[in-house]
Amino acid sequence: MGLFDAFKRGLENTRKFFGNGFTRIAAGTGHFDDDMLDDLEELMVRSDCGVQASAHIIDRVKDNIRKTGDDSREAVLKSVTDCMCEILGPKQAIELEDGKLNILVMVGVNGTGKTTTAGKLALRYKKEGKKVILAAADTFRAAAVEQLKAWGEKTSTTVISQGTDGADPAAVVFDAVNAAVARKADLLIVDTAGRLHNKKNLMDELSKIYRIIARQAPEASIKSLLIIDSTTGQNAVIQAESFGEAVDLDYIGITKLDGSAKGGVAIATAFVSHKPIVLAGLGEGAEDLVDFDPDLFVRSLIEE
Ligand SMILES: Nc1nc2c(ncn2[C@@H]2O[C@H](COP(=O)(O)OP(=O)(O)OP(=O)(O)O)[C@@H](O)[C@H]2O)c(=O)[nH]1
Ligand SMILES: [Mg+2]
Repeated sequence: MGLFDAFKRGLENTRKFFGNGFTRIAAGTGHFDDDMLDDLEELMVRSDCGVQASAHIIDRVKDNIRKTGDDSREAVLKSVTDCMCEILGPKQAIELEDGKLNILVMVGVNGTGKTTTAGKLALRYKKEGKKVILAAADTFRAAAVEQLKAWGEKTSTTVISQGTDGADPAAVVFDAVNAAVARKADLLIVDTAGRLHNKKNLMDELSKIYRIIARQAPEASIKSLLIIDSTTGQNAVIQAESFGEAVDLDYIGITKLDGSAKGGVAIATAFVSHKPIVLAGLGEGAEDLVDFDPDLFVRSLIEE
């Protein structure tokens, strides 16, 4: 299955909602007046594109209509498509530097898909012939280490862990970084906890993890990947903002696009965070991870 089909299948619910809404609004005359543009803006907000991004897109549509005098359905659709692509930015992927240790720290609130995405990434890079190590630095949730170990088995990847009961995540990271350096690994993926006693604990723990990494592997290329869950709608946007304040984010991965009717949240998140969305989770299986492609995403979102 091609990427476009994968996106299309994954975004089916969002597309039905948005595409049918668009068709309904444009049904009368095929031309857009102000009331119809208001309806279109509301539709985008209800598709979870976010209030700010939706207003921005409609402003652009109105500008274009003023400039060209073309208020046809096709012209409006093109303005919307172009503007969404612009918000998402050019296609970007996670970049690993050859010949040195790359460290990818998975961050995000509980249940978004950090551990699953870590496992999927391990498989991807192993298939590319990279030496990958997983670090089980979520020592808070009882089953977290076992869950990562299961991914380790499924993908034949070494998992560095110290068990859950009272283990210090920073100590796990210390061991994992040393192992990765000693074994000349290409990639160390650090799975972290999504929930601690409170948000401050979580952010403090992340800071500690970053300090250890920087100290133990000063030469490594260190990147942070925030995982957000598309089904949580605008909460995902809030998470992108709060993690963006606490951590130097490099990338965003958006999960559970399969079946979500809130795929528009990718637009809202990109609009407020200005960070590239690089990954899309399209299912629970090891292979259900693709590079996020803004152009294909927008096309599969609104193509009828
Ligand atoms: N449908 C679907 N399910 C997913 C996807 N990614 C993850 N999941 C599921 O979401 C649930 C939570 O995923 P985890 O990987 O455990 O999430 P986490 O961020 O590690 O959660 P914590 O460890 O509690 O912080 C699991 O049941 C996964 O199988 C996806 O892209 N699509
Ligand atoms: Mg986890």
